[in-house]
Amino acid sequence: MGREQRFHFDQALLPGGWAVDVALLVRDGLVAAVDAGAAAPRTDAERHAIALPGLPNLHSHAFQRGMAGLAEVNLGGDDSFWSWRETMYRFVARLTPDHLHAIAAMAYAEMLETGFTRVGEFHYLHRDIGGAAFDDPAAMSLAIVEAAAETGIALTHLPVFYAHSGFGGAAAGEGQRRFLHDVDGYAALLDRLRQPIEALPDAVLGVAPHSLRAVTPEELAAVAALVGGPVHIHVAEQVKEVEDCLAWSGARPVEWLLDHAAVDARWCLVHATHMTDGEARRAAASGAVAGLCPITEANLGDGIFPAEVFLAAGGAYGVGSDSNILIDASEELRLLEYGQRLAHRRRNRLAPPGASVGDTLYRSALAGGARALGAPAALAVGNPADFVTLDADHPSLAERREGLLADGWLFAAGRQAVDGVWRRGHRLVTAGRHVDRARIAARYRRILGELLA
Ligand code: NGQ
Ligand code: ZN
Repeated sequence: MGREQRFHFDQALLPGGWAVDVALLVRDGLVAAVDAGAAAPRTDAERHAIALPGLPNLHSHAFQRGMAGLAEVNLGGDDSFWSWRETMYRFVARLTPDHLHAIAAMAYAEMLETGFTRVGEFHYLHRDIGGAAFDDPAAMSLAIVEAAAETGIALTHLPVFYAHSGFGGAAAGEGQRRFLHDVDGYAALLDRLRQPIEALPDAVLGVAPHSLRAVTPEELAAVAALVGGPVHIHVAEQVKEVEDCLAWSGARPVEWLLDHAAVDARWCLVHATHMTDGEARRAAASGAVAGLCPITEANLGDGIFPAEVFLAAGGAYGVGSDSNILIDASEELRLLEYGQRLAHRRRNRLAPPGASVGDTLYRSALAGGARALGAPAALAVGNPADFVTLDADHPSLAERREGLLADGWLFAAGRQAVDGVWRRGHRLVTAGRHVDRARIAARYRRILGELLA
């Protein structure tokens, strides 16, 4: 007989919608039964007022947590995504596997604290400081795997294939020397990672051709064929990228991708900011998930996603914390909606008539995030017991029921509403703090002292 746990929630978000008096039975970390309308809570059940499935964070570069707030000084020129990227390349130049482990653990603890229970780690830092292969070519990926194991967050690991500095196979630059592979070396990395990923509970392995700038068409096809799982790619984030793609191919990036790759529900199109209406409709119809990262897209000056056309065509989306400049599940969803309000000078954009925006955002990002990360995100039998409880005493949640609970969390309370977070039935966050935060934060500060000295 395995480990059994019982929970009772006054209100919980189940696959069919909000339910009251929900009894949850967890066996060995997996949901064994979930019953709505249960009678009085059993005396052996742990009781919480409000529970939701944990949110997938579909796009993270964990190491960038270490430079959060260090690229916000006006350099006097025309600061842009591209000048930020130079700052990021300088930061990356000194990172060791130990540094990466410490920074990623900090980021993952913070993700859990705000309600993310799975991270899609789009990981491209593979080679050592000088650009040579590590003795173990998976050393940096294993630092990510260890950080996930240590913090308890579920991992979809997306090792990145990166080979070029621009469209048409341009040679990689000096700042990119730590990212590079050929297809054979990349396939060997995936092989090396299968066992460690297998050993990490609920972990998934996918592939990530970095962007159309960093791979040739032949490499893109070869890389996408290496796994049956998720395929993630950055696309159409910056206007310059659209212009360069047009100059190279005569087509825009999303258009080119849909014309030349077998884009389907395995794919996550990260950002997809700059799309024509036609591209947005085709992208939606492909079944690919749009990987939206509103905080980072605002921070880097990317632009605003064409949500209206994409959603009208049935498009799926999820959210990611990307650069980790600020890690907060509620704020990603809030900013996603607020970007649309600011652009269109209207309110309540991302929900159909009659529906709560917060609830629609949360449920959409659960479904899209689950698809993009190749793992379920719902309180349903057979799934890992990964859930978030909200603090029912928070003023912004007073007297809220059903869909309005998500509105209270996402639009009013923010991260302060998160009370507990569980993964496989283990409580990882209490009163909004990761159980191991003090130790992880102390190590993080020491590592930053070394790195920024
Ligand atoms: C990245 N980040 O890979 O970290 C990128 C910047 C690039 C975002 N696109 C580098 N947000 O795209 O070339
Ligand atoms: Zn990214």
